[in-house]
Amino acid sequence: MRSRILYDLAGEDPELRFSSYCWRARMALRHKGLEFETIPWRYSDKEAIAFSGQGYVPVLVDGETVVFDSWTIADYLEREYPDAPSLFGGAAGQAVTRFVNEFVNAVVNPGIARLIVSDIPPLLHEKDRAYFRASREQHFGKPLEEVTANRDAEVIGFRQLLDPVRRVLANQAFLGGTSPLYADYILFGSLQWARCVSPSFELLAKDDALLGWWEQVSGVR
Ligand SMILES: N[C@@H](CCC(=O)N[C@@H](CS)C(=O)NCC(=O)O)C(=O)O
Repeated sequence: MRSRILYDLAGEDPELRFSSYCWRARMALRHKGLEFETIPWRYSDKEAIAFSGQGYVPVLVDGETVVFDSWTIADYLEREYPDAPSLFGGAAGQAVTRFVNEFVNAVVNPGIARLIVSDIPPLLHEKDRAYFRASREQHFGKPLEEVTANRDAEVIGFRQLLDPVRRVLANQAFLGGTSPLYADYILFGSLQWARCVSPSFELLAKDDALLGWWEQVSGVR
């Protein structure tokens, strides 16, 4: 049987897997019904994935094939395992899913980061903390605690960003239609990230219809 390994971002607790992009790859593998092992990876373990020619996870090693970048991994799995359930529902579905991918990357993930980024350093392995703080503070141009200081007010605007998704899910069970597809896993990965990192922060209001959708997607295979 082909060995399949996913390098997956972890916190100090190796069981804490919080990367939204790694969640996409994990859910795509599950959807395809493929067995895989994960290797907990930390930001400072660049050497461990140097064989992939870059320094970001997820990295999938499928037998002899090395694939990195969550979208490229989904595309690879769809082509390599055409007889397993489709992630996109065909070429047109894949094309439309690209929009979901870019929307979540450009709008949803930065929106979440501004609300939860200060919760991340204490969860990281000690060897990762200084790197994470320095690189993210450079990105935001201020201390991480200042970035999230007003989050209880700012989360309201974030929730509104997801209104188009709520409207779609008022008419169909999943973004993929009657069952979850990769488009669902993209958004799911982002909500998983927040849930893993900031379990007590209410990213979504308690009565948000998206919570029911989240629960159903999390039950995939
Ligand atoms: N475009 C990539 C982004 C992957 C990415 O940003 N991964 C983060 C973890 S969430 C990472 O490996 N960061 C390493 C670093 O910041 O040094 C994808 O979709 O997979």
